[in-house]
Amino acid sequence: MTGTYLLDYGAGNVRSLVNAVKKLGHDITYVKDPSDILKADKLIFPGVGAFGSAMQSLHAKGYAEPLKQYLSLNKPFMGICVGMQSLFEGSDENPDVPGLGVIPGRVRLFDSTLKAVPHMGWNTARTIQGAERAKGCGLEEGRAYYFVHSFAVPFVEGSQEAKEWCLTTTQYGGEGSGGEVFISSVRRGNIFCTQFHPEKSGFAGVNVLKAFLDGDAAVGAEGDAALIQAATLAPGGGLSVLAPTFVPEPTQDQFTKRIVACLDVRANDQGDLVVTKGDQYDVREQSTDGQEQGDVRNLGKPVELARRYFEEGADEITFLNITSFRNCPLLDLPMLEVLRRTSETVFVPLTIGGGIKDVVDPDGKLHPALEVAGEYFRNGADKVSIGSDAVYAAEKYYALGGRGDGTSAIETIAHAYGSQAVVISVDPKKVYVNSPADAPTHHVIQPAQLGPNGEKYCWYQCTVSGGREGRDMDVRQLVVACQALGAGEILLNSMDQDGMKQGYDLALIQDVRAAISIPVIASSGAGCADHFVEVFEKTGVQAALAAGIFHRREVPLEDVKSTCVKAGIRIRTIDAPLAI
Ligand code: 1PR
Repeated sequence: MTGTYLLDYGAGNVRSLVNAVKKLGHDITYVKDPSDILKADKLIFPGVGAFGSAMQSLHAKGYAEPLKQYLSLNKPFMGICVGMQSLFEGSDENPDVPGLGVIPGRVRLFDSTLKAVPHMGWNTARTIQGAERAKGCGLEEGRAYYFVHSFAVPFVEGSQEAKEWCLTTTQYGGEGSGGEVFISSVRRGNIFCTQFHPEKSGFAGVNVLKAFLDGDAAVGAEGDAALIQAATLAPGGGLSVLAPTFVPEPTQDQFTKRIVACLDVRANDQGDLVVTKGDQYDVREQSTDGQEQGDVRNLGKPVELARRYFEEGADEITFLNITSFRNCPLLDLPMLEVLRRTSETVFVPLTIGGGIKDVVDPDGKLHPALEVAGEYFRNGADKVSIGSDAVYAAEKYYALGGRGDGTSAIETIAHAYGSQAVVISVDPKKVYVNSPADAPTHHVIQPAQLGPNGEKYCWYQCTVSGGREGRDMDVRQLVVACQALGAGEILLNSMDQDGMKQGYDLALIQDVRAAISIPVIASSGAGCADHFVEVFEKTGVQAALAAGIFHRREVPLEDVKSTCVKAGIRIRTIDAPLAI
């Protein structure tokens, strides 16, 4: 059967891509056999996970040779992320594993000395001046697209890959903060690849997919076809014929801060799954008589709210299943269903948290955390967030003298899906002390306000089970251990600030940021748009999350974004919706 095919090797979330393609009115068939590849009229290769495992899967499944043949025929191909990287000669991620060698050049690790790695968030893709290749790609100058990667192909002016293949460049990091310019998309003939994820890049990204799916043939396809053939058939790959030269314009760092909408989800007393929101983690209304337990606050339906936030311009959406401390069987169907349905209409990254741990089914069958996470990825999640289990993993890490044993949820999931897919949700609570000597084993700071009894110091105690139990670990110890175990991002809540609308806990956030190099999402306490400006300016945090003010429509997302822009903070502009 001809048509559009998807080259998937089962390593992560391709559901959103498939949903976007279908939403655009196209059918897509999974490649099941090597012979399917040459049947395709159009082929999409969304690489997920590590470079080495992607290449090994291509070889193990017998896809590598038909893929090279497909490319040499100059048939329409779209590679995404690792799907793009695989066309190069190799990657420092797995130096012993060669790439397909269609494009000269190597994939390198970002320098994390002065900036957070992975490069995770929204950034623009700047078309190289003089390139005719951008026509018909659906790319828009100045629009932000969603990137998530630790490795990239550096843009080296005058290099073969820059001259012959590079379509756009992107800069990560500015002057004085380890700025690096890399190739963010390539195009030659009918081969078009992006380092960013169009299926996660809002309407701007869907437009790129649309252009590929609706397009006929690329500009300059004939001449390029000969070059591609030469490249794919030459031993060792690599093109030897020079394309016209161009003058690149200076690139600028356009990496944006992210605004995240968070949905705490649980069943209410009637058994319906609702979005709720607590004050300092208490999600029940005050009962009228003050005696009985009030109802669980119901602020809306998860799928509908997520869609609203996507359309209003949220850069990311997080679902937290807040009652996961109760044993939930692997097929926690309501949350899987929420994800499946959300990914049909929401094209920005989705995180799911709550219950990412080893679980035991009622029949006694054990499912490791990796399997639980895999289930969520297959159903539309891009990242999983680990709460309680991360605290236990960190305790074990210190008990072993500062190392992991490879079995924790953080390690196993990061190994299989990449560290960018593992977020740690931290639920710290202030413990006030009179002097650092009162908490000798913990990292103590001076909070902005004195404690209830005039205490000048505090430490942040980590909690588990939704804040129900405090552990003998401070937040710094936790985040340092989690980063070492392979986590890619920290979602930093504060039990004291949660729902209070008094602003983020800046001292906590600064302290955590100073301890680690992975990105931090500030959470808890946003009460107005200026609180976002404050947290970005004073802590340099990469993302800020809010829940209550969005659910109750007290502060529109649009106001948050426009206030940040006015303050000179780089923010992704809200997309004009596409009719899809
Ligand atoms: O321990 O891995 O099963 O994960 C449980 C997850 O559920 C954790 O991520 C934990 O933070 C979350 N959780 C558990 N109980 C509650 C609760 O509220 N009773 N929610 C809870 C935490 C905190 C935030 C909130 C911000 C912003 N919610 O994410 O959205 O504080 O709120 P605001 O803007 O209204 O101030 P595991």
